Amino acid sequence: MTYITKPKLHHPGLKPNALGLTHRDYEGSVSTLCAGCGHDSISAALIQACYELNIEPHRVAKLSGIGCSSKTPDYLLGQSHGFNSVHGRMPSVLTGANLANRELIYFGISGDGDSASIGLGQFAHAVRRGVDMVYICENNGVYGLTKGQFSATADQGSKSKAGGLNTDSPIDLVGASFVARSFSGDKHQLVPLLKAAITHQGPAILDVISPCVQFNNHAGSTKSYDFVRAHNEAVNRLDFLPARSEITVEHEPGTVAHVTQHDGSVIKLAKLHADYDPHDRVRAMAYLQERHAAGEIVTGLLYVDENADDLHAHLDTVARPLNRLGEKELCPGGAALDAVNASYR
Ligand SMILES: Cc1ncc(C[n+]2csc(CCOP(=O)(O)OP(=O)(O)O)c2C)c(N)n1
Ligand code: SF4
Ligand SMILES: [Mg+2]
Repeated sequence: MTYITKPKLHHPGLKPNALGLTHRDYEGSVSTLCAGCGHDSISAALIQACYELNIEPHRVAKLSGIGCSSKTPDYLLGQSHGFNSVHGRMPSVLTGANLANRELIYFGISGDGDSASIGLGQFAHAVRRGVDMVYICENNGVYGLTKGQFSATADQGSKSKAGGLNTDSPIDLVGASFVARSFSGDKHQLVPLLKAAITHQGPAILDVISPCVQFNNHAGSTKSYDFVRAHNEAVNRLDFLPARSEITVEHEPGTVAHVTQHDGSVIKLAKLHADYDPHDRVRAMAYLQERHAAGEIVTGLLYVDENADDLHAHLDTVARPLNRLGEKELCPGGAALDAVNASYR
């Protein structure tokens, strides 16, 4: 992984939050992703949400798997804890960390390949167990890092940059006690959703549509990319990645925005009505299917169970983090062990 430390510049005009920290204190290293990648907009939204919620950076742990999306924890919260795990295996590492120290705020940052392809089993079990975390899937429908193969969220009938046709049905990542979908370029919607997810107890899943500027551009503009690469190949193995600008969108609740991506394809984002009731899981699933059939991607808070509990409640764990327990509590002696064993007879 590449690290480019941000130069420490003094910005006297930056407004401090209630902790006396500025936006700058929530940033990370310089991003090495392609210019215009939707993932960078999600990092910016997370930085803003943590700044506005006055979160102490040392109280956050960011965990990820492998992928362009899984690199993004490096680009935010440089003073927080971080763990870059194996492809698709972040949920079990996060579950273990959460069980050891329940006092941290956990961000599981992943991609659609990391979550819905190789990591689907891990993801489903972390949700099923009720791990208290904010799980963000930076969803671009492709394996960006490995050059654009279809992921399990790619739409049936869509074409890859290499020309292949996806004949498989997509997986929809919903099912937790807080489920929301947004678009990386709609920070007016994304930042409040992130703040709500951070304050939610139990698993909060945010599926964020995040355009990949390199591997969903198989039409038109691809040609110059391919041309340069074809001629580059003979001399060295460098890739030419044309810089693109970030795609942003602003639209009112209850409306559908037609968003043109870098390849010229259009996605339809349907923002939920202000009077949509997010408490009915069955209705939410039906609504998603209905809009999907109409070719729309529904964004907003899709479902929430405000009374959800988490894995610690299920397991009746000790209230204090394990690293704060002393020897006496961790090794309570033979009589306590006898009592535990007796309870299983
Ligand atoms: C066990 C394992 N299998 C496969 C890979 C190769 N690999 C690395 S990233 C990746 C896909 C990443 O896709 P996604 O999670 O959608 O992230 P994106 O790059 O699109 O943000 C794959 C298949 C790997 N690193 N480890
Ligand atoms: S390849 Fe796609 S997902 Fe990866 S950094 Fe570039 S634009 Fe982002
Ligand atoms: Mg992806």
